[in-house]
Amino acid sequence: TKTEGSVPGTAKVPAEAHPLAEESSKIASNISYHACYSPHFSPFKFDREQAYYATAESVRDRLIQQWNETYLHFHKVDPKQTYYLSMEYLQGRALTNAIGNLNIQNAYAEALVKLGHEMENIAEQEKDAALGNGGLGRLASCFLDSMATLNLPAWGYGLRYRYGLFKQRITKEGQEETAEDWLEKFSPWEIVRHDVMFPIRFFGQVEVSPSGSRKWVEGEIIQALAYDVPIPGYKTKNTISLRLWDAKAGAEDFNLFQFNDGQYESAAQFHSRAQQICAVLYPGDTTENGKLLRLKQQYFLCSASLQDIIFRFKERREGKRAWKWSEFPNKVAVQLNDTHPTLAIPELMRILMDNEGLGWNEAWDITKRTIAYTNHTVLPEALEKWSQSVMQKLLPRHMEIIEEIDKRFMAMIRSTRMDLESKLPNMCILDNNPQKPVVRMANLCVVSSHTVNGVAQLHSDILKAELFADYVSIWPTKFQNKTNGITPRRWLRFCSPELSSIITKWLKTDRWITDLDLLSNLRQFADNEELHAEWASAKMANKRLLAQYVLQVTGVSIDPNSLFDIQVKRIHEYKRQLLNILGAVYRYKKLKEMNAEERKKTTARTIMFGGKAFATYTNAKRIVKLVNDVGAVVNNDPDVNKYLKVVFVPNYNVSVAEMLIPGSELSQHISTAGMEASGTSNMKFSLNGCIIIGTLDGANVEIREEIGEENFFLFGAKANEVPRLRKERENGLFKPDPRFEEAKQFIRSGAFGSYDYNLLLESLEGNSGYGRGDYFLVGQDFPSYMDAQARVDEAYKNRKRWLKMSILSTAGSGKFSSDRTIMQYAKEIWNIEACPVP
Ligand code: GL9
Repeated sequence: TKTEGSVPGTAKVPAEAHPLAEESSKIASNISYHACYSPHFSPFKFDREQAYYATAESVRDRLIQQWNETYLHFHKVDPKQTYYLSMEYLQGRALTNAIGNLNIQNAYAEALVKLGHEMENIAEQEKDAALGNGGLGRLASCFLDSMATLNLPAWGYGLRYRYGLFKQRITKEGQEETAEDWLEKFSPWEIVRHDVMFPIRFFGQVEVSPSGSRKWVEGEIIQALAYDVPIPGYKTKNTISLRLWDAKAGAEDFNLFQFNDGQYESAAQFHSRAQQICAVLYPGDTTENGKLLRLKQQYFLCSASLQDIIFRFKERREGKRAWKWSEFPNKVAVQLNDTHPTLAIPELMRILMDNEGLGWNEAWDITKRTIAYTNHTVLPEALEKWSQSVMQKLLPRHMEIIEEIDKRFMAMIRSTRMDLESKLPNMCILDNNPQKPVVRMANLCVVSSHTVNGVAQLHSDILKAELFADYVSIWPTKFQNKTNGITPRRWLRFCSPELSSIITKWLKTDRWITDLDLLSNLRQFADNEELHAEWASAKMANKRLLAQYVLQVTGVSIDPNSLFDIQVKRIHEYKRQLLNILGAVYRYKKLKEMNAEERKKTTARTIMFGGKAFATYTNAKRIVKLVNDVGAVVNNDPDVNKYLKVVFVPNYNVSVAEMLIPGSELSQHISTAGMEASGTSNMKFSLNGCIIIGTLDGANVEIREEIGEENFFLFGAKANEVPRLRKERENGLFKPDPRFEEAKQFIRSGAFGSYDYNLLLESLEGNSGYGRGDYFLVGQDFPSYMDAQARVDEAYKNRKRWLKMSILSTAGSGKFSSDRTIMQYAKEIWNIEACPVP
């Protein structure tokens, strides 16, 4: 068994009087009830797995009750509501979060003890719900937590993928992917709504009536069935919903005749085609088939959600004497999480015109006032472009509408802004390049929404100055910034209960959990020795838990007295894990060259990596392999392994993050400037008192401003220097630092095995060309990175200074609460207000 608190969020916390002080025996009997009567397992058995499901169901009972009250209340008040449309949600585990938000940790922990179990073992049974790839999906989940906590009338909409993000295993070959079956048994956190089902059409054609009205007919119909995941707010009754759509074929689609004739496969063909839609999160899109499926998924989400939204809007107007469609935007705000749900735009137009009989102008006005769009990346390969022919085949009526939006937009420019005529080829929605005609989804979003926002100040500035520059002069007020945030509940209160208790003690209040700016009051204690002692002991406790975990999953034993240095995020060349590992290789080589006395004077480090590489992203997978190969050599080298360890933590996900982040002291956010739109793990680390080494990129810029430049290890080229540096490189003007050459050479010498790393290293060499020319400026930034790392080593030797920096990091993180972000969306984009359940 593990020590108390080894699963994030499960440690007992000092009793914070719950108003209704739950009796643990009542809870225990409710859990027993579920173990007996929820018919998922054979009775008379109550091991950890059964205990988890029964506990979850007992918590779910409360959530359902609060959920019902919340929506009854919303229905009565009929406030304006926000609908957050996202193809991704990275929810992670729900049990500890729900119990924490309901503020009933202690009662549940006690109840489980009465039943012969311990909370941490039970919580560990839960599989992460990983219906997302990375930061964008996790942001959506943090937003839901804040919307509920702030009592905002809001819904999340997404897809119920059967297989979420793949499971990563590390072998000698590097990363191996397997399907992660999060619904293997079942999820106790979803409630199927058999009465909430909408037909979704694909293919078919447009029928024009004699009067000229148009209608989309024929093709195939698949049903969208709703599953609701209740999202409790922190210490509030308000519990909102993440509504996930699943695809379902009807009984009439099953060909009984064929089946009776022995043609089993073709009889069920349509059923299996329906199942494909929600089978996997973002299937590879390099094949035509993959593309079509992805587009189907996107439309499935948009159409089901909009039908649901419109149904609710009408339902609340039923019996009212005169209501107008123009009221729709006063009741509905739709936020598009990146361009993935862009089809909500033509779908809303289609429903309003073809089903509800509105004219173009009225439908367009309503659509524009309803939709807002968030951009999450400027990487060109991530800007969605759909083939016009695929779109035409799958969604013929939507294609017509998109063409009309484009035509009217261009006419508007030509009649009012002749000066922009030359920019039209870039600004219009359809790219009619005869080689490959496409629909540019970001352009469609900008033209059709009332507000467009970036996710950190620098990113929003870049959008205005570059990607969307041409539109700014037409709609100067359309573009906003909403710096991302994270929920302080999951990312501090529950994952680091000890540090939380210390903060509450020193601030003399736990109100910081919902008012994170209060953390700034810690600044006055930044030199206080008593606080230093407590802070250091909480950090050490978290480091020990992390060391235990690392040993368990990798077999590598790490020293809690070494500096814990962590980089966890998706593996991508722009995030520059390669810069990190090259730095580690150089460090290793220098340690090897030192004598024992010299080594003792160095700062001992444990460098940890975690993250998944997209299955077909070759260089990312090579980086994973390199990190593991370096680790295998360094960790087993008795000369140096007291001073350096390199660890790859497998299968990085939300619950692994909850273990890693509280135990970290230094974290690396080292992307090429201008390329990371925001980053959100940077916020999680600094909130947990971890110091950042990083570039002036994404939200790093604002974190450094808040925390103070003396508490941030800055290095690297700035975003506005990057184009010039790339040019200079192309012109052969770049001179690599000898340390950089030495590190690469050391890898090439075979020091880390015989794998041919040339293909990876060559991407850092040459002056230009595909996969060459160091597009991400690793060589350019290497020397300043190494200098910053040397400053880290020095700073860590001074315990007092380091602890002060750590406290100031936490103290300066208040701005990065997703509560702040969501309040800004609510006020500045959605125009919605809190609607607390009385
Ligand atoms: C991302 C950006 O790359 C991050 O910098 C940003 O913090 C998040 C949330 O705004 O959005 N955009 C994007 O496509 N992803 C992001 O993480 N990718 C994934 O989620 C895989």
